[in-house]
Amino acid sequence: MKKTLIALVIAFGASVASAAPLVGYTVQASTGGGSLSGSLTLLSDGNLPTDGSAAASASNVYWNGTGKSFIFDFGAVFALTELQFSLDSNDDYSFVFKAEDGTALSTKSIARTADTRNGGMYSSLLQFDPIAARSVVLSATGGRNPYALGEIAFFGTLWTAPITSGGTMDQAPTVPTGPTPGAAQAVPEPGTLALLAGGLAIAGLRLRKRRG
Ligand SMILES: [Ca+2]
Repeated sequence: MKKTLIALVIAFGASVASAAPLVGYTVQASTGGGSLSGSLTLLSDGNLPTDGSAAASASNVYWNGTGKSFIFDFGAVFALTELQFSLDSNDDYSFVFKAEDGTALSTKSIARTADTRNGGMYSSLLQFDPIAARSVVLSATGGRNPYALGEIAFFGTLWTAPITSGGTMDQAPTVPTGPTPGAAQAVPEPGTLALLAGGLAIAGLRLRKRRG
């Protein structure tokens, strides 16, 4: 029981320390460009195919031709910092990060690897400066049939737009009451008063001496 609790605390701590993988986003595949082998839920089921395993296996979504594209819609803008993927190693793929209005912000190209097995799945992790994206469009851009996706995971946090000038305030700022700082400064400090009194006393003594 205790061990379970400790493990839970450690697991929770670890997930807080780094950006969490995005969950609950929708994936949509283009209707053109060949039919898919299986459900798109395979892309986010947490199962990372073994490196070198066959592209055309039940753990993957695979298809023929480069005309296919996949849209990952996060439902809101996220500051993405990492991308984990499992792809067929004898193909080229591109990830296009898009803004809320569909503008392309950045493209990450994954070139085919010099894989002597002539294909087979491989996975890797890309890390980059935050990209505030609403969606990502993935497509195969070159290689040979079949094209395959094993697992695609995005890491990031919900994007909060920085406050910019030009907005209106909800209410007028309150004016602080009480003595103003300027008035308080006008009162001489005790040290100043002592010096002043000392000066006056010396002046008075000198006057007395002159008269005397
Ligand atoms: Ca291939």
